Amino acid sequence: MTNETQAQPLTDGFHLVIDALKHNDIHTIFGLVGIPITDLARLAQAEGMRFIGFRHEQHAGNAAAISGYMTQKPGICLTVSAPGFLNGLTALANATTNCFPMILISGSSEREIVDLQQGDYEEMDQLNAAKPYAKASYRVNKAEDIGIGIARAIRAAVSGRPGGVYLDLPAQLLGQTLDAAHGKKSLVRVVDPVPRQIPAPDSVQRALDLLKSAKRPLILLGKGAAYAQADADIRAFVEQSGIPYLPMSMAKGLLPDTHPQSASAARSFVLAEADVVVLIGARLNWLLSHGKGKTWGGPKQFIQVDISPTEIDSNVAIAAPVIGDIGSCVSALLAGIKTGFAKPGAEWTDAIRERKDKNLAKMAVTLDQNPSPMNFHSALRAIRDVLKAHPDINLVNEGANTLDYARSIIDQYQPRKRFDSGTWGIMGIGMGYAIGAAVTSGLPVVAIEGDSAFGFSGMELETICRYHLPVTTIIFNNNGVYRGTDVNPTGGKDVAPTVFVKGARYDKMIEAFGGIGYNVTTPAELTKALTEAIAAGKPALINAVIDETAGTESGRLTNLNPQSAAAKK
Ligand code: ADP
Ligand code: TZD
Repeated sequence: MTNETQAQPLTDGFHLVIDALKHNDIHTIFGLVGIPITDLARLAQAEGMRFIGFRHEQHAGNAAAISGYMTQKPGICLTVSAPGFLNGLTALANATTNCFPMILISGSSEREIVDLQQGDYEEMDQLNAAKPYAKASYRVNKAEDIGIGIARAIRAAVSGRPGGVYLDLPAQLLGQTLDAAHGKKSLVRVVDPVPRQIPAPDSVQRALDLLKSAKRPLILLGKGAAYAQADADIRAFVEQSGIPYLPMSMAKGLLPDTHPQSASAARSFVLAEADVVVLIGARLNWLLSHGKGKTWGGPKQFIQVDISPTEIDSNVAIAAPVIGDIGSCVSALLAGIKTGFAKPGAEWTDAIRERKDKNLAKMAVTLDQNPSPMNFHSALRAIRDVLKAHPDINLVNEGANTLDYARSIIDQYQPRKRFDSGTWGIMGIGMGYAIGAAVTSGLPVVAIEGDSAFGFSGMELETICRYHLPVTTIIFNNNGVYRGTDVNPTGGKDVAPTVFVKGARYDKMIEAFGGIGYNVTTPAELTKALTEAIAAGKPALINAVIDETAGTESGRLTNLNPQSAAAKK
C-alpha cells in the first residue's frame, strides 16, 4: 500500500494486528468471521497464520483457552461484535475461572454511536461487559497503539495468575492507515512474559519446618502444577520426600497414575487422615470441599504453593503460604528436603496402601462385569485398555457420570493430557477443547462425552471434519441428562426434563460431514471401533449405547442439588 501524495508505504490496523501477533510468536487464531473482522481473518491466513474457523464462538474461545493451558502462550479467539463477543465471553470467563491464558479479540461498533446508544449494527458496550469476567480488558483506539495493546494483552494473560484478557478493536481502527515504517516501530515484543517469581526464603523454611513435623503428610497437585511445566522437579519432590500425593483431575499424569505413591484410590482416607497437606497449584474451592467439613476429617495444617497471594486463607487458614511460581517454589522445597528429610513412617504409607489395595480390588470386580446393556464401567474398562497403549493421547472429558467415572477409571501417563469440565464443572467444553488440543499438539484426541454434554458443542463436528483433525468422540448415550428413565409425572405428552430422543444415533451426525461413525453396544465393539479410529487418525464418532438406568442424578454432586441438600439438614 502507498500514500498517493507522498508515495510513502502505508500499513493499516488489519496488518498491524497480524504483525503484532506474529512478532510475539503467535501463529494461530481460533475464531468465527463476520463484520468487521472477516478481512482480518483472511489477512491472517494470507500472511501465513493458521485461522481455525468455528461454528460458534464459545468453542473457538474454549479452543484458545486450552491451547493457552497447554503452551503457556495465550490462545487467541477472534469474534465479531455484540452476539459474537457474548458467545466468546462465556469461554473467556471460563478461562479466567480456570486460570488459563487467552485473549478474546472482538471487533466492535464505533464509539460515538455506542456511547450515545444510537443503535448501530450489533451495537454493544463490550469493554464494560467483559470487565467483570476477564483478568484485564483493553480497547485500542489508534492504529499506532495496536502494538502496545497486544503486548499488554499478552502480558496480562500469562504473567502472575494466568487468565482471560479482552481486547476491543473498533471497526474504524482496523481501517486506519499509518506510515509503514512508523507502524513497524510501534510493534512490541514482550520480553520475559512469564517472569520467574522466587519465593521468599523464610516462607520456604516455614513450609519445610512444618513438613518435617508432619506424621501423615500429603501432597495435593492441582492443574496449576500441570500448567507450570515444572514436571521434573515436581516428580523429584514427590519421590525424594516419599510423601503420598493426590492429583486433581487435570493434574493427573504429572506423575503417571500408576505411580506407587499415588493415593488416588484412597482419596477419602488420605484427605480425612492427613495432618499436613501441601497444596501445589490447587485452590481449596468446592472441588476440595473448601478445605473443611467431613471430607477433611481431623485437624490439619496447610502449606500452599501458589502464585496468587490473595488465594491464601481464602477458605481456611493457611499455616505456611509459599508465594511464587511453582517451578521456583518446588525447586526451593526440593533443595530443602535434600539437606535432610525423614520420609513418612510406614504406619501412614502402609495404611494408605491397604486402603488402595482394598478399593482397587473392589473396583476391579465392578470393572470386570459385562452387563448387557453396557454400563459406564464396562465401557470405560474397554476405553482404558485401548488408551494404555497411547500414553500421549489427549483426553477430553465432560458429562456428569461420564466425567466422574472416567476421571477415576482412565489412567493418565503424561502431564497436560487431560482436559475436562474444570473449576466450574461446565458442560460444553468438549469439541472446543478437542479441536484446540488437536491443533496445538498435532496429536490425536479422544473425547469421552455424556450425550447431554456433547450436545452443547456438537456442531463443531463439522469443524473437526473440515480440518481433518484426528479426534475420536465417544458419546456415552444413555438417552438423557444423567440417565434416560425419568417420566413426566402428569402423564402429559412432554417427556421429563432430563430425557432425550431414545436410541439417538449420534454416529450419523459425523457421517454427514464425511467422518467415520460407529454404533457400538458392547465393550468388545467399543474396543474395536476405538482401536480402528485411533489408527486411522481421522475424525470419528462412536455412539456407545449405555444402560439408560445406570446414571446417578448429578453424578457425584448429588449433595449440591437443593432438594437433597435440604433433606440432609
Ligand atoms: P485444580 O482445579 O486442579 O484444583 P485450580 O485451578 O483450583 O486447580 O488451582 C490452580 C492454582 O494454580 C491457582 O490458584 C493459580 O493461581 C495457580 N497457578 C497457576 N499457574 C501457576 C504458576 N505458574 N505458579 C504458581 N501457581 C500457579
Ligand atoms: N449447563 C452448563 C453450561 N453446565 C452444566 N454443568 C449444566 C448445564 C448442568 N449439567 C451438569 O452439571 S452435568 C450435565 C448438565 C446438563 C449433563 C449430564 O448428562 P450427560 O452425562 O449425558 O452429559 P451422564 O454421564 O449421562 O451423567
